[in-house]
Amino acid sequence: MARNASIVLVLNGPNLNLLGSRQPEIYGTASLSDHMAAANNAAGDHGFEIESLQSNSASELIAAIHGARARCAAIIINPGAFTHYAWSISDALAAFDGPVLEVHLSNPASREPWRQVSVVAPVAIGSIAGFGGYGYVLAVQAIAAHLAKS
Ligand code: CA2
Repeated sequence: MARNASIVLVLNGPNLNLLGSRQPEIYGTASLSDHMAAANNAAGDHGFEIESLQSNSASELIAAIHGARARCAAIIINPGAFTHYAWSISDALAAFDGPVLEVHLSNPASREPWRQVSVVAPVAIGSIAGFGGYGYVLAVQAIAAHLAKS
């Protein structure tokens, strides 16, 4: 299948569907759909279209990553807790033929030691963490700049 230069896939992992309902002191009060709407607006400014998926299942996320191969321009992913141990997601991202950008609402580097390891960071062009939902907008802008120069 031919790559569609205008589609950016935004993936969100486990429990991120609960955003806005609990732990607002860490993750804020906005919902995931609020964040995806903001990312979508930012993407429109750069001529991109967002395709988004949240899943609590690693196999669904991996299927979406496989489905993006040769089709999407880039992947933005907040893998949730999968960030810290899911080598299967890391391997799937490594097989994607475009740029991958990691996003976190919180700053895992300043949290518990087990959150300070990312198995996704080594296959990403970069990571944005600690800016709440604005991180998705920053990620879209960063991907747009990256694709424009490559
Ligand atoms: O900061 C992030 O974006 C995280 O990826 C969020 C994950 C966490 O495991 C990572 O270490 C960092 C957790 C998402 C859980 O989100 C919830 C939101 C509201 C209520 C409960 C969980």
